[in-house]
Amino acid sequence: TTTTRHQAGGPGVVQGFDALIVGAGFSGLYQLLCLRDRLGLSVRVLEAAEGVGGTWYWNRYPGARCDSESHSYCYTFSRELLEEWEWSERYPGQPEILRYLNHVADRFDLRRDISFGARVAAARWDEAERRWHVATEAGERFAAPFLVTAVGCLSSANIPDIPGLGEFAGRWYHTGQWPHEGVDFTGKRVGMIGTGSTGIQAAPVIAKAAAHLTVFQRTANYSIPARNAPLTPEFKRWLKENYAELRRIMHATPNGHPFPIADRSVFDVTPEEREAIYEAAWEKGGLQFRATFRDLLVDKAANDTAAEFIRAKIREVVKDPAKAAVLADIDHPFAAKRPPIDTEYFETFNRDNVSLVNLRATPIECITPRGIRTRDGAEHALDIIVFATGFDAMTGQLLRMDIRGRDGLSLREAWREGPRTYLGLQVAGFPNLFILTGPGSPSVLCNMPVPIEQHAEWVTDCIAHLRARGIARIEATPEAVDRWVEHVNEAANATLLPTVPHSWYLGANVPGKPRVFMPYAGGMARYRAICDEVAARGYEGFALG
Ligand code: N01
Repeated sequence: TTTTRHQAGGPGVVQGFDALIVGAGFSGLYQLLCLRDRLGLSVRVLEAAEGVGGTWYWNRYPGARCDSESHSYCYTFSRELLEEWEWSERYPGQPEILRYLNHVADRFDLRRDISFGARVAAARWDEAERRWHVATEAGERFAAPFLVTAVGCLSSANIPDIPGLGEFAGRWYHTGQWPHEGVDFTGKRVGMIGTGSTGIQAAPVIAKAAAHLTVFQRTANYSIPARNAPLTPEFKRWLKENYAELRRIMHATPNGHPFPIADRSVFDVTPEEREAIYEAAWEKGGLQFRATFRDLLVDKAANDTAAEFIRAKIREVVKDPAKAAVLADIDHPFAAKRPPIDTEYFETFNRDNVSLVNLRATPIECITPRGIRTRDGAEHALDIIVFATGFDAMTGQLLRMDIRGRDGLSLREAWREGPRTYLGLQVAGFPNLFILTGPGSPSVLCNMPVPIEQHAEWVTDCIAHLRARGIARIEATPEAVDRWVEHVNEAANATLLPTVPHSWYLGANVPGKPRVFMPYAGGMARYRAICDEVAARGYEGFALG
């Protein structure tokens, strides 16, 4: 990939634009295209990496692949783009998604407005000038009336503070900051901490390459087989003919996936019919398993039937009963944490070179120069430690920038007790700051490109509305934020999602982080309708001017 290095403005020189965007991943690229090509604004994107791609630039760990199906994990705004790009597999791998985003950047000539290697350190609203001043870590300075953060939801690595890491004599890596040249596991003893979506994708691939893999599991997890495969010519043809209908489904369903959720309850069918439905979904593979019944995420008794089906599958696949018991000892409802999908994850534990450590029984005590010591006194000798330990999700990447709104109010202070937004898009006290896929938006509960396109288009329409009327400023009112936070809580509490004590949706994976259920669980279709209604009412809940 080629990158255009930004020409430094020189010390003290403030470079002025109509809008600034932080991040050149899926959301930042589309926001740039909308503001520049549809509104004709002068826009600069500030991107920390040396290339486009965001999460797909950084997450190069073995097995990195999207859990959304490729034909839905893409932009839909351009018919030509849809027609000219062909995915090769049912689920796109990281290199293919990165190629796609590079293609988009080239196709729409986006690179010329992106500064690479420009990590934003601080942003400050100047009330007199009515614009944001933004500084990068390298000291470059920019200003614009509108600031859009497009920094993703899972981009601030969570590396647990385990004593002794500094003394470890081997190498260690976090999956979200994977070396571009890859890691050679040949002949190595590898320890992997974490069994979320990432660990479950990585373990089978690492196990094939390494001398030995030890998986350190704290919370046992469900996983559904992905059943990845190359896309057939027939499917590709079918896709081209049915794209409009697929897009309609993606826009109508709560999660933005290209399949509807069945309109039946677990208890509408007999136990035998239910088993057959689960079996068929297991064979088909993927996140569609969650869509087999409408009440899986709202009724614990309904959920138990799916949970028990999957536990039985784990016990069937994993030959060693002791390992199977640890892997199937899952303490939360199915899909109440983000459900992973896998390629031979449970099968991996049948390999001779894979062992499993149950951290619930024997927690990690420390890292030694030679490996990981658990509380039972065992020292697991390792050459490499892989942290598949997730992210300081949804807020981490925003709060590591020093963002200050009116009267010097910092975002960190405003969110001391947890994030508070209106529609996930704006924060009271921070005029003209738009957050894409922010806390309070459906984002991470969806197939991400769907909310991303919606957010970027909504922000674009909003800025067009303001400029057409000569309005310099828009800011969420505190009352609108209070109402939205209450609505986000109500939506979450109507589901089983907040019942999991160790979920990153709640910030529970990061010590000291306030426990607030962050994403909006009311569904993407409902969210879109609310945002449209807000705009139609002249941006109700926002103070304009
Ligand atoms: O992170 P996670 P992830 N000691 O937070 C464990 C998206 N994603 O990177 O559950 C020991 O889910 C932790 O244990 P526990 C997707 O939205 C998408 O896997 O806290 N263990 C857990 O097992 C996903 O949900 C795709 O008890 C520790 C694991 O580490 C999100 O990214 C692919 C620990 C972290 O799981 C994050 O997934 C991959 C400690 N100190 C990811 N700290 C695609 O669709 C944490 N853990 C491509």
